[in-house]
Amino acid sequence: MNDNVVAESGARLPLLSRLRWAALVASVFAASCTAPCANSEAGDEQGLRETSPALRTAHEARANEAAAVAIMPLGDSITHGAGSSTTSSYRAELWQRMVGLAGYPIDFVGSQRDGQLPDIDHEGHSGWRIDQIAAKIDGWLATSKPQIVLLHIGTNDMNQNYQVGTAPDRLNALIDQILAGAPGATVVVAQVVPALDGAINGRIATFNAAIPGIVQSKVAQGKRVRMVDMFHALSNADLADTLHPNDSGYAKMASLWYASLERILADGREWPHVVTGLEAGQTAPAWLDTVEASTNVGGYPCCGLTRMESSPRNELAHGGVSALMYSGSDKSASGPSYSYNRVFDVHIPISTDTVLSYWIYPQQANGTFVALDFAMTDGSNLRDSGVVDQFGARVHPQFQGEGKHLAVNQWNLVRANLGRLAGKTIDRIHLGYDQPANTGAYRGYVDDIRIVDTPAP
Ligand SMILES: [Ca+2]
Ligand SMILES: [Ca+2]
Repeated sequence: MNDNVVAESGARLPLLSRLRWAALVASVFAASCTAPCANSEAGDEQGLRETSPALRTAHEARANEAAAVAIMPLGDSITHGAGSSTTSSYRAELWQRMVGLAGYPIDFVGSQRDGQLPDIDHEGHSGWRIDQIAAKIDGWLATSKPQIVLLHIGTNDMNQNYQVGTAPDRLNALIDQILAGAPGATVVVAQVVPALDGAINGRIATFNAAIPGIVQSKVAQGKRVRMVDMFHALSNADLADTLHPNDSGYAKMASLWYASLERILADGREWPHVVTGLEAGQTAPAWLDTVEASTNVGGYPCCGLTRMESSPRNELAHGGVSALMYSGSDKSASGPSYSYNRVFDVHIPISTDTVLSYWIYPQQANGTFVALDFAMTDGSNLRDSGVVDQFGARVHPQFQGEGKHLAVNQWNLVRANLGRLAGKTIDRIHLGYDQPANTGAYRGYVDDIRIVDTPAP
């Protein structure tokens, strides 16, 4: 099939509808009060019972924070959140991933407070350059005692054309200053996001090009420093204005910070990138019934449908009450017939230990010619990658059906190691139907989709 086809139908859901903060906050703060509560300034059990609900919530939040990893988002307005619809920067999405997805307790730290997320602390200062951060960082580190620092700085130096030639050296010194001020901490330093202005972007590219050498020299000295490349991950479409990402850009930044935190914190535990059973509070589709590319496939013969559908239904589920329903109708027995629909908007770096799994319930033989597919940032896809499932069948809708291991009217597990795609980045998750031979209706469900990095054996 031809990849050069744009989405032709369907609706894009707003980002915030996918981030269900209320449920998240409830789950985070639902932990029962344990020993640290009884020993704190709130006093004994009697005193705790008499504490107002609001105070008790704050009290329990502090108890949770005590066990959390202290992470300082450090930088300028891009850390503060300019260009973000909620002034949350990447911090909201990163919190959702760390706490809601990985189940990892974190405590954002810093002297600033902005955004719409359960923990709004940060150290992002609008308009600040490297030298201005360096002038204040010692005090902030002493107060906040971060265990991990996420450093995104240098954009204003480039924007102001301020001592550009010495910027890499000044960044180098700032990293050492942070390591000295927060002994034991890990610094994750970003190659900063691009700018829409060509001259500024050129200076940013030169600055960024010096960062890998800085980081490698520190690693060689045994220092805890890592790097993430925000420059190549964001495109012009991810920018809200000359210098600042929009919500899409901030979501990509969160994905990259999240992947870097895996290398620091995972320590052999499974690290999820997407885990969703289409239930309330879980990752929801970004697109409903949205065809990316299709030929000779129409709507399921019902209700005036004209295209392949792909959206959650509370009809049948492998887990919970909801699953992703798919349906359509194959119109050609001789030529190609397929429909690939957009479902999830993601930014997932694939590692050697990344595994995809999902459950599928085809309701007829035609319904077995269905598989999840990925659109990668480099333009390639999963279906043509040669990746196979646990039975050796390619993870391609046609080969899934021809493999004949998907049973009709049953839930079937499909599991595939993605290691051969290591280094690629998943941009979108699609659901595809593809069957050159045969015609007729197809329908079924997909549930419990997981893309996780598994612990090394
Ligand atoms: Ca905090
Ligand atoms: Ca489900």
